[in-house]
Amino acid sequence: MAITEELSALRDDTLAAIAAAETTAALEEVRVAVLGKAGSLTGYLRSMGQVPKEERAAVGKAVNEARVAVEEALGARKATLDAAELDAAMDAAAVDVTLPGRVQQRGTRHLINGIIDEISEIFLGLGYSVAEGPEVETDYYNFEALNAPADHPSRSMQDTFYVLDRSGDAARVRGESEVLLRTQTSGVQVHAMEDQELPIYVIAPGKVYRRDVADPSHLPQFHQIEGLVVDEGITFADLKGTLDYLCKQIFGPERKTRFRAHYFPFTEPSAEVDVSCGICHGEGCRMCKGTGWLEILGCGMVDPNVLGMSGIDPERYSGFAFGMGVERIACLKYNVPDLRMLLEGDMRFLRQF
Ligand code: 2U9
Repeated sequence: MAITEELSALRDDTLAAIAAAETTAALEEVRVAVLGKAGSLTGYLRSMGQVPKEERAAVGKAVNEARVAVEEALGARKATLDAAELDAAMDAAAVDVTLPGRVQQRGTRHLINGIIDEISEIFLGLGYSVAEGPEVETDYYNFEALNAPADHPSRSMQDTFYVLDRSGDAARVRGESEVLLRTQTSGVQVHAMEDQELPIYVIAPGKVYRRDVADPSHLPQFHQIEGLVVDEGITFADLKGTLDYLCKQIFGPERKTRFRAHYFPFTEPSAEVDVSCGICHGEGCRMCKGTGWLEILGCGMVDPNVLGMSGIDPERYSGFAFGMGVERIACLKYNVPDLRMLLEGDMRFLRQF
């Protein structure tokens, strides 16, 4: 076969292969096979030197025509395939704007924050203010200013999270008071006694930390609301009236309270407060372990020493203080059997409140 005939057959076969290529990858294979370094048409271009002189012009022309025809067909087919592949990619990635949206699950205010807000509202209504303070405190504000002696068991490493410095020693402020995670919010009221004008009517809600293992009635981190009143002429009757009112506001007007003598280092006298059981109304049941009463908070008249340490004259002023665990109040109010349920984040549980 004459070279020109070979070339026209090669051109026709190549044009057919180009037309048959269904993807840009298949088209590229055709291009490499014909026009690549070792391609068939490239082979003809390279071997022009061996063509007899008298045929060279005709063969050269035929090779060139074949190359131009193949390149044009490749370009046209590539444009078609590129457009088709872009269309397919856009179809695959398309967002159907007519589909209905997915409804996002919205969270709710947590029961604990709900109780804190509810109790804060009760005290705001009585003219108290709400104070906050640091969760990382010094030993002075957490214990010492509250009359907790140095050997008080709550100050031991077993019960309190102490903050250590880089060498593993207890971190100290100005080389003195040790740094810890507050075990009670009482430091907030000590700051209030130091900084505010008298009289003081304040509540301090917030997180507290204790080295406890979580069980149905203990959590290593929980919330407290403490309160402090310092004014002239404050008596135990003011304390009883305030806390009885608080319990009736939280649990309902039919509930009764009782005050049992107790001991706290920062108050004297001190008491624990029980509210009558809402399930059996004092008859005795499983909820109240047969007693008819549920313990809900601690309280007492502020020890004159505590007033004195914060620069308040205990001869002129007296006061009362109280403290309650918010998780415990929440569980008593809604008959939740285990404090840990409040932390599990189970929306089926939390949405009920
Ligand atoms: C100052 C003076 C006195 C705060 C008080 C209690 C009684 C109390 C407990 C309740 C359950 C802690 O969360 S709990 O374990 N608290 O019983 N707290 S009186 O007394 C103060 C606070 C600040 C300056």
